Amino acid sequence: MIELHTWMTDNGFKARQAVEETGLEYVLKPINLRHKEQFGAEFLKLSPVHQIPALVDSDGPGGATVTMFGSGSILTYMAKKGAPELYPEDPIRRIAVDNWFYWGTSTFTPLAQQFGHYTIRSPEKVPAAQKHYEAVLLDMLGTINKQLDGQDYLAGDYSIADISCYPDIHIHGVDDIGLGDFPNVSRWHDAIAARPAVQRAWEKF
Ligand SMILES: N[C@@H](CCC(=O)N[C@@H](CS)C(=O)NCC(=O)O)C(=O)O
Repeated sequence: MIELHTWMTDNGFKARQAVEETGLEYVLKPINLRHKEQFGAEFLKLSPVHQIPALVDSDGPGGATVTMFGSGSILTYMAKKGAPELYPEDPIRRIAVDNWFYWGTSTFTPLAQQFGHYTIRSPEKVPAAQKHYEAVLLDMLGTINKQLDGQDYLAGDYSIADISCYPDIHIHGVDDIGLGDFPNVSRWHDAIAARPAVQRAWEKF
């Protein structure tokens, strides 16, 4: 049995999208960040960094129970387990996916989160930070727009690279900044939003 411990945030949606794409059965375990449930003793055993998402699979490699935390580990694990087309085994194609997957996980999301913090959520307004992170987000959207010129997805076919970027584009690109200046990103976003797995993954809980 797979348990996904998560909340309705960008990284949480990435993990849920990946699990939904496999079609495997799973149990959703909400960890309410507003109530600081990520600091609960049981959850910290799964995610010592007190962050969602975390995943437990009681039918891991060799039948072992495995636990993991972070969208990166979960996306690669779930793709290998149940949706290999999302993380191609061919070494050349995998490098192309890795480039954008790691960028999405380690650069795009953390910087987009700073934009979200300073421009949307922080009650204290820091104009220099707002200006900086808005410029950074616009620059990254421009980069993604260029990458999607003449191709449907970031790295060949739909993959975990796209999943690692989609939630922040949905949240900050569509809702906060607007994708009018980024037509390729807009087309890419709408194609992903239409996937049944993505629609299930974004259902509120
Ligand atoms: N590198 C991790 C980051 C996970 C992360 O930032 N989780 C946030 C929500 S999006 C969280 O749980 N924050 C609560 C905390 O830090 O206490 C990933 O890719 O999933």
